[in-house]
Formats: sequence, C-alpha cells, structure tokens
Amino acid sequence: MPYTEDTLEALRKSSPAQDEFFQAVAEVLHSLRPLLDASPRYRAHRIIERIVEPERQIFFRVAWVDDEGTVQVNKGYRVQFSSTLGPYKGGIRFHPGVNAGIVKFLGFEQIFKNALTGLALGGGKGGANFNPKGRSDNEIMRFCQSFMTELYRHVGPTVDVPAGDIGVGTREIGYLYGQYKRITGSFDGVLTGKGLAWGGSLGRKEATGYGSVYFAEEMLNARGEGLEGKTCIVSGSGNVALHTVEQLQKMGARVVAVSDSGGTVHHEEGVDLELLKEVKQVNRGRLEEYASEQSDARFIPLSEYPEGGHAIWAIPCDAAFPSATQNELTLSDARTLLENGCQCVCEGANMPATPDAVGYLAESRIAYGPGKAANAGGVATSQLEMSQNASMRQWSMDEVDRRLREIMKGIHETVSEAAEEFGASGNLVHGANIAGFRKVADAMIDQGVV
Ligand code: NDP
Ligand code: 2IT
Repeated sequence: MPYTEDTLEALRKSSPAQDEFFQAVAEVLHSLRPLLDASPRYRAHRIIERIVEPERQIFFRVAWVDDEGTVQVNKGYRVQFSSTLGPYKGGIRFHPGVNAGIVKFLGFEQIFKNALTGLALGGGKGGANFNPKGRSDNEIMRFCQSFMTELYRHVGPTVDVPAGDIGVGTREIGYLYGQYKRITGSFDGVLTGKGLAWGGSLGRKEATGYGSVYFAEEMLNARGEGLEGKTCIVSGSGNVALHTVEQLQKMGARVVAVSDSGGTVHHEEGVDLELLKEVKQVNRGRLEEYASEQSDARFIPLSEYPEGGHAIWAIPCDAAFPSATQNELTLSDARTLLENGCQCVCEGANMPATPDAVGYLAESRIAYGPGKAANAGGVATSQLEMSQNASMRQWSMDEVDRRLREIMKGIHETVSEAAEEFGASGNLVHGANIAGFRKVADAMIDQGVV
C-alpha cells in the first residue's frame, strides 16, 4: 500500500466520521505522490503523519440565553492546525452543519492556502454549530460574547488570529472583538475583518471575491483570453459571492445567476447588484425576494430542481464561480457546465467540488482554479490588515487592491509552475497542493521534530 494510503487508513481509524476532512486530505495526498517519490526526505521526517494532525484542538461549550429567556447550548471549536509559517490564521464559521470534521477540513485547507500567499501565516479554523438565521441582533451579540469568553485565552495577535467565514461577517467580528477587549483590556489585532473605524482594513470585505476574479483573469490571460464580455454564474449570495459579482461587473462581464440555500435566481439581462445587496446584505433576506422585485428574473426554488439543489449549474455560461459552500458542485454538474460551453471554473468557496468533480475538472482542458489558490485573497488581505494594525497605519483602498492583485498573480504563477515541474501542466489542483505543501514541509524540517 502506498505511504499516503497508509496515512489515510490510520486517520480513518483514529478520527472516525470526519468525511469532509478525509476528503480534503485524500485530495492533497493524491497530488503529492510525484513529489514524495522525488523527495524521500519528507517521508524520512514523517511530514505526512505530522501535517494531518492538528497541533491543538479546542472544543468548548457555548451557553447563552435567547430572547425568550431560554438557555441555549452550542458547540464551539478552534482547531490550531499549523504554526509552521506564522500565527494560526483562518476564519470562524457559524452554521448548524459545523462539526469537528468540518472545522478540521477547513483548517487543513487553510495551511496550504496560507502558504501559497507567500505571507507569514500558519493555518487554523474555528466555528460553532450555531444557526444565526432568524436570530435578533441581541441574540447574536450574546452568542458571540459567550463564544469569545472561552476563545480569548487561546488567541492573540501573534498567536492565533481568527476572521470571518460563513455566518460571520463584520457584525459578528464586532461583537467578538468587543468582548475580547472587555476581557483582556487590550486593543490589538487579534481578529481580522474588523470595522474600518476600529482597526479594519479597506478592501478586506471585498478581498475574497475580488481575488477570485483576479485569479480567473490570470488563468484566462494565460490562454490569451479575459473575462470582459463573458457570461458568468456565481453560486451563493453572501460575502464572497457578492464581491465576486461586483468585480466581474467592473471587469465588463455579465453575471446571469446567483443562488442561496433556498434556490437560484436566473436573470439573463444581468444581475442587479444594488438590489441583490439590499436583499441579502441590508435586509438579510431570501433570494426569492430579488425575483419578486425584478419581473424578468426567474427564481428556481431548491424543491423544483429534481437533482436537488444545483439548478445554477445548468444555466449556460462561459465562467462559473462556486462561492457558497463545500460539495455544492457534483460530477454531473461539472459535466453539464462543460457541455454548455463553460471554459472556466474558479472556486471562491472552500472545497465546493466533490472529489470526482475535482478530478474531472482538473483533467479537462478548461481553466480550473481550486479554492486554496483562487480564494486565498481573503486571508492574504487579512495579513495586510495585521500589518496595518502592527504599524498603526491604514492604507488606501487602491494600495490594498494593488497588493491583492499582485498576490493573486503571484499565486497563479506559483501553482502553474509547480504543476509544470511535476509533469501536470495546467492542472492547478496538483500545482496548488504541491507548492503549498512543499513550503510548509521544508519549514517543518528546518524547525525539527515538534
Ligand atoms: P456567507 O455566510 O456570507 O455566505 C454564504 C452563502 O452560501 C450564502 O448565500 C448561503 O445561503 C450560501 N450557503 C451556505 N451554506 C449553504 C448550503 N449548505 N447550501 C447552499 N447554500 C449555502 O459566507 P461567505 O461568503 O463568507 O463564504 C462562502 C464560502 O467562501 C465558504 O465556503 C467559505 O468557507 C469560503 N471563503 C470565505 C472567505 C471569506 O473571507 N469570507 C475566504 C475564503 C473562502 P443563505 O444566504 O441562504 O444562508
Ligand atoms: O477560508 C478562508 O480563507 C477564510 N474564511 C478567511 C480567513 C482569514 O483569516 O481571513
């Protein structure tokens, strides 16, 4: 049995029922085979066995009182996966589907994504199985305060720096930061994605979506093409999706569909971003409200789609941006996209494609940008926020955006070159996994057995 299979087998036994985590590990290990064959030192130092094991996992109770006076209890997590390249860094997710395996998959991906940015960032992730939908501001605040009352002792500006993810935006970061400050008495850069008046960076909220579009543009430019004039679809309608739509429109592309957990909006004339932001960001509402305001837009509810939830991928496009959640794009969706002429799939979300869809897309001739490369602009700009906090300065939007664009260009070069080096030219899944891993693994060897 190959070395990587042994490790996976051992993991399945030692941490059962963590499907998304095994999925993320299996993909990386599959890509690494040629590197591990060429460089026996990784095996000698048992890097694979060490890198799949988080340095530390913190599981905690989050008790809080809802507006009816009822006590609620949730599970809180912070997985500090790797501090090899810098402080643990990665978002916090509030979603009812969060469990230890989800947080571990996200933390594992984060190690390699952060390495690809070229910045001094370790990897971590956190979250809670808390559903913010339908909760009042006061409930969100009490939940965040309870969550931080445990988390504060594990984080710090040079230790572990959380940020947002699904269900955690500027509002939640504000409540978490307020509580951290109250407990520690210290105004420091312990979280990123902060509000602009209290330590935040211009461009952070836009960065993941903008970065994903810059990455797609790099992939297309390498083929003598560009996004201008292209028809695009973007799944999701949260932070990443909205800013993907925004940057696509700035670059002259037409976005004809977006989605949320209730269904898909198809708007052939082009999505009205102002209305979309009002419905999803300002009112925190459902996407079907968009279609009721726009007579030429069609809403396709989840229940109407026989395959279950993937109506967006059947809408013909030149480029698709999966930007909602994990495993939202199956092999059959990927086939449909390509049959309809799609030439580019660029992942704003973490692990949005199922393993067989990843294999199919990576082997196809289209431009396929895996999440750990394509959505790294968010965490990279978090590091720019950390730099600004450390130097007590605030850069202009133009300055941040210029750096983001450079970073995305650099990531594209790095992953393309690594793919080429290992005989998989154009396969950016292999390129991203190899380049991210190699940087961390070499540094682990330098730092000894820890
Ligand atoms: P948000 O909470 O802002 O938005 C999430 C969007 O995805 C919403 O439209 C939501 O629908 C939809 N969604 C969530 N879960 C599901 C589901 N199970 N099925 C269908 N749709 C779903 O999160 P973000 O935009 O921040 O995150 C989106 C993705 O991008 C995630 O994979 C995240 O890990 C990744 N990411 C985020 C970064 C960031 O900086 N925020 C950085 C890098 C990656 P609804 O509105 O109905 O809830
Ligand atoms: O998945 C991710 O990269 C994020 N949610 C952002 C992490 C961060 O620390 O900015």
